Amino acid sequence: MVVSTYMFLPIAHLDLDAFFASVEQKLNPSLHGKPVIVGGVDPQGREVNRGVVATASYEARKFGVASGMPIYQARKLCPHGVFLRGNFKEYHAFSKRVFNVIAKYTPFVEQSNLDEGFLHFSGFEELYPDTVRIAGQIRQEIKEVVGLTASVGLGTSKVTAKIACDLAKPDGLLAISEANRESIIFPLPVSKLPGVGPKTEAILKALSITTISDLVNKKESIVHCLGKHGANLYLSATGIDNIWFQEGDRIKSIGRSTTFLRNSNEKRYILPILFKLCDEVFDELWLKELTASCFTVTLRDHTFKTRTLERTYGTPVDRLRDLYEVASSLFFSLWDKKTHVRLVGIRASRLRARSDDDKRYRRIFENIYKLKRKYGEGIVTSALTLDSGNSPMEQLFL
Ligand code: DCP
Ligand code: CA
Repeated sequence: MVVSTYMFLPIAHLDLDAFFASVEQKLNPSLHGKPVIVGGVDPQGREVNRGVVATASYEARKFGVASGMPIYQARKLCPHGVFLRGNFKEYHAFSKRVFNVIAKYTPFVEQSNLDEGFLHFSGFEELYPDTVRIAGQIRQEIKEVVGLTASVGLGTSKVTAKIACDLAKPDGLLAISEANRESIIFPLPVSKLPGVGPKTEAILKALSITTISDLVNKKESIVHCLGKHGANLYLSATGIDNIWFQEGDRIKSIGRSTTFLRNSNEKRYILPILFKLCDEVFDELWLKELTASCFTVTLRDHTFKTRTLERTYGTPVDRLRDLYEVASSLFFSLWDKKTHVRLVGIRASRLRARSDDDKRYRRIFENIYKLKRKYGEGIVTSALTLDSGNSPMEQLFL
């Protein structure tokens, strides 16, 4: 959907279309136009137990394939689909290229995810009297330089820009101004409003509220029933930023978790996986030039009982070895060494910008990262990820 009106709207929301799947199609042009599903499959494309779909190309979505769906279900809906395992490093590299293009147009960018962010043009009225045109230019440059399609929504607030972007998808541009805001937003179902998940949707339905216009007209009942949450929904519905769209939204944590191929109570099986998750979290912290001082480990056992444990440190943990030690010590506080484990996760929070004072570790990390990109993930590994049983770290816990 392209709306070609000429106007200055101060905020844009940009979101790449079917991000992981589009990167895969870009890397392998023979996948263009084909249903591509990225998710819980191994590097050979074989199905992994209990794997879920991370994302699907729009060609695959036509068959009903959606994010979060079990892979086996996606295979039933789309048996001719191309199933691929994701490659986080590539996605990160593409994301960086996209945000480098954006940075040429405005320095005021709040990146909320690898593939999306808000762009602010306030104060640029002279430079960009027509931000709709600028948004079109950014989309075009991303297409030409990076080879991906981005959808963009423009508005007078973040919430309207976000809604506009969702409506524009895929490969579209939509501007919501004060003049057309009510006619575009009010007829939409409440589920299109940020902050409305399936639970809230059911509560609203019980109040006979199905469209955003119903919600605006029944302000008293939603505030009565949902309290502050209701008041925030009302603000979103009228295009006013609130709790979900505060100034300076930043990444608050970086985490990874994985469900095992089989439940296990063997240290030799569990610890290398925990290490791998730490490695991924650590890579992302480095790439984003962040450090963390709070860590949370999650353990789900074979009965689905889930427990978490968190520890905060006075100084940031900035070496992979230290991160792994923190994670494994939290893990051993949660685990009795007998219960079969189904899932582990590690999350780093209390993030701060990394200072550049430790150049030596930076060089080591950068070289490892370069090697991994050149020769593949497996080229550099820790003794822990080898199934030797003699890893010195593992001995610590015997
Ligand atoms: N992602 C994931 N698991 C999910 C949802 C998303 O791993 N349950 C990953 C894959 C997506 C990326 O994050 O490609 C961005 O998520 P989006 O929700 O923006 O979805 P897409 O970019 O895939 O599709 P679109 O934005 O076009 O709807
Ligand atoms: Ca996206």
